[in-house]
Amino acid sequence: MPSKEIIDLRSDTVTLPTEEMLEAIRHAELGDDVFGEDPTVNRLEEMAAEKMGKEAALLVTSGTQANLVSLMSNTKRGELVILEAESHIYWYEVGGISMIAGLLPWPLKSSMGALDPKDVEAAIRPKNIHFPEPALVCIENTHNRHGGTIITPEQIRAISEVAVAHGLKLYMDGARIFNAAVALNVDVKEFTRHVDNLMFCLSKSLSCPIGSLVVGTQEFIEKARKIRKVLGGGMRQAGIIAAPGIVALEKMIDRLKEDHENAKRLAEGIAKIDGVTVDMSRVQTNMVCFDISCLRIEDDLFLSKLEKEGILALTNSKNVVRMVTHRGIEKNHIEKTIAALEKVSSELRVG
Ligand code: TLP
Repeated sequence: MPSKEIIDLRSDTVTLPTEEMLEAIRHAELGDDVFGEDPTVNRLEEMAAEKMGKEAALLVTSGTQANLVSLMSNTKRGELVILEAESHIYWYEVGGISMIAGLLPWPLKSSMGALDPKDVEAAIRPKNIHFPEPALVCIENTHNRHGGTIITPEQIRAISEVAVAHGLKLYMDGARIFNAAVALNVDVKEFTRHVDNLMFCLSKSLSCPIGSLVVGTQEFIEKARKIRKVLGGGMRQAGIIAAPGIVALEKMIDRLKEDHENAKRLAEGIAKIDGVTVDMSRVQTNMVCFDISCLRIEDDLFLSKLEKEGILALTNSKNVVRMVTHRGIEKNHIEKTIAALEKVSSELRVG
């Protein structure tokens, strides 16, 4: 019997490298990157800096390491960091911001993931013996827990005005920044222009197996390189990681629009199903989050029933299911997923 096809919508991190990436790994020119001698890493870092309109870049192992290295390179221990309350740094990075970087996170709520400049202004308190020194504002783009929402260049500019006025740095967790750029059909530099530094991931929708890049000024990247070393992230023949990254930057960005179209189609299908609700205004890139609270069942039961139909998904929070489209998910998978969701939801409604 042929094995059943699994449609894995848990994350775009599950994407496998393309044949071209595997070939690029096989043929990569290598050297010791701690000595700065890996030509493939050097080329990727130059390409990343150029694409983002910044001076320099640094290859790191993961998005989490990129955020931690960036937090530590932008601040001193004991300082205060303003960030969005649902941000990845605050929710999913094991508290590294405090445990390792020694910083005080100051979370601000927002409705769609974009910090309100007025809230940022209010969070920057005057100099006072009781208060930690504010050092950094962090934004996340696209915003994961808000459903892949885009923080627009105009919103970034408004936040940056407040940061600049108070002498704070502005950092962007741009794990999926190319999704934002493709969705708005603008150059990615529109999103990076007003931030001091940022990171983006190769290992998510760009299909690479490993890697993220920290991008900023020469001075910032020199500091980041040393901090990466402290964290054990100095790598040797890292060209095997950089080689697929070069393929990704050259070939994998434009196709993100397919993922966005698939996410839209999926959300439209889900919106017609009784018992589940989807906020279409949040379906802006490659994520679809929907609420199953009307079904009055445990999330695990819903996910396990879907799994029996060959569909993998995750919950973002109680009763909120997240599905992420990516390379390898085609239109027919979207139709199958909608059909499976209809079936599971109707079984649970009657059951
Ligand atoms: N996000 C993962 C999970 O950790 C939730 C996912 O499946 O979406 N910033 C953002 C905005 C992210 O979404 C992620 C990963 C990271 C940072 C961390 O990247 P990695 O997983 O490479 O450490």
